[in-house]
Amino acid sequence: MNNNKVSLNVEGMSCGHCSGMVQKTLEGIEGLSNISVDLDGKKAYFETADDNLIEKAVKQVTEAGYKASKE
Ligand SMILES: [Cu+2]
Repeated sequence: MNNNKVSLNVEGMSCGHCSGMVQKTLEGIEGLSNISVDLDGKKAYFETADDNLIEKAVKQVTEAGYKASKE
């Protein structure tokens, strides 16, 4: 399986705590790699071979209190 590069738009992050929370949330999902969060750019990036995990990532980041959507 190939890893797809995914970017999410993440609204509602205002400080390093917020971006850390988003990072931690994504790190908690098995099957994501190369996770990074851009606080100023309001983005989160990761790679995954499983497209179903994109929806899961969106859902969990949203449940963590930030408005996520696939770019
Ligand atoms: Cu914050």
